[in-house]
Amino acid sequence: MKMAQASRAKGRRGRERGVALIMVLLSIVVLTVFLTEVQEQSATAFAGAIGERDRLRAEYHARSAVNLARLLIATEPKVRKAVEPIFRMLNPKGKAPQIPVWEFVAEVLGPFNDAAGAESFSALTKIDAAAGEKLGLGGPGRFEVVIVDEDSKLNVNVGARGDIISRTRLAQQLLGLIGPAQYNPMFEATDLDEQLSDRQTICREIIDWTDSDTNLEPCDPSASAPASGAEDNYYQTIGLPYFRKNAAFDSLDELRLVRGISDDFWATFVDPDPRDPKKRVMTVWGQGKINVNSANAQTLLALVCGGAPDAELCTDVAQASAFLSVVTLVRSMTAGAPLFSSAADFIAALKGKGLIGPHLATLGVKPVKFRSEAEMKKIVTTESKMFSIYAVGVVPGRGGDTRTSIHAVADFRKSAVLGEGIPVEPDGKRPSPDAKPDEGRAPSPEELVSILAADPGGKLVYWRVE
Ligand SMILES: [Ca+2]
Repeated sequence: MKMAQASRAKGRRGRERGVALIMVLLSIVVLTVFLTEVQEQSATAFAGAIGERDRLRAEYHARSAVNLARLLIATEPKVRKAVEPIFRMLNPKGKAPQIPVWEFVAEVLGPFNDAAGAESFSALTKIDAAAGEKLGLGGPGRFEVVIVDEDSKLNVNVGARGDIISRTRLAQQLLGLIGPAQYNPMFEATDLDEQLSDRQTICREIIDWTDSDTNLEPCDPSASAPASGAEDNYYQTIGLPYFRKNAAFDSLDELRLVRGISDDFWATFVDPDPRDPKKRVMTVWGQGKINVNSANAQTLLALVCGGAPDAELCTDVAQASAFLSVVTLVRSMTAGAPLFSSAADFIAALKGKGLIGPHLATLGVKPVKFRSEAEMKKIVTTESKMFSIYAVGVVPGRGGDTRTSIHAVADFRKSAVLGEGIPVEPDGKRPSPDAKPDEGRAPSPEELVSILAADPGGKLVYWRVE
């Protein structure tokens, strides 16, 4: 009896043990699914947070680069003062021109960047960057920075100023750029909209797009033709959903909306290599004068041909290509050192005189006779004041680099000299050195604006983060 009872109890315990096992197994399955889910979620959130952190780091690396680049440009007057004696030895009458410190931005800012940057700085200056304290970005990452001198380019916004002199100057430069005979085929066929846009039409359309009036621009370099009627409704006629803007371009990309600006035109005359902004020919930010020390060969030829359309340089393809190769060669030999100390110096050189003129003549470039030298002096400069800073912050990660790019444009026209703290008057003039500031008086809104504009690091007029 006892034995039977014992074996029944044993059987029940065995069944109960079996149920427990199943429940344990089930719990493990549920837990595994739950854990996998939790792990997946937290891994995604973690990766997202890392990505966010790296993007923020990269943006601040790029911001640092922009601020350092502005500081570098602001140091130029001091650099110029330091090299003045050397220029006096070469040319006792001339003044030292603006020194393109911005061309060396990657090397000069090296110690503030990563180890490779510090090395390239040491190689250039023979100064050991490791001796400095708290230099570098601290942590993983680096920046890449390029400064582009916007005054070395042809400013298509000059037409927006509205006066006839500005419009005529822009017409001259545009026709100087697109005029040479080797470009004829580009203006002889119809475009994608089945329209024929010749040189005159494109020049006219660029100016009419920005000028506030609705008069048809004659696009006449000699400024003798009268206005010839009203602007047409071209954009509506061919079914485009926009009108002529009648205001300045906000960005260079906006130029693509204008009649006749095809991909071909863009790649030849606007931005031949989008990866290298130094090769860009046009701008919407320049002060309106072209810096002949920093302009590329194509822009210089446009400038010369705008002022002397009958010069052999502009009518003969062989002469034009000789000029382009001479300028490119000289630029590469001088490593960006300024060739001309003033606008007059540049004009003299093209006439075959001065220090550089005879060299141009030996290299086969014939002397140029400008229509008006006084007018040329007004559109040529050797001082750049508008600069684009292209900065990229890079943070390495397991899945590849995180990159954030910033394009900033800084205007240095009203900037105070670094370290001198000279406030600038609202009209941009510098006050006399012995003028005493009014103490105990709050600045007026105009004064406040001029104080802000006087930032030695320039005034930011464009900012784009990508
Ligand atoms: Ca207009």
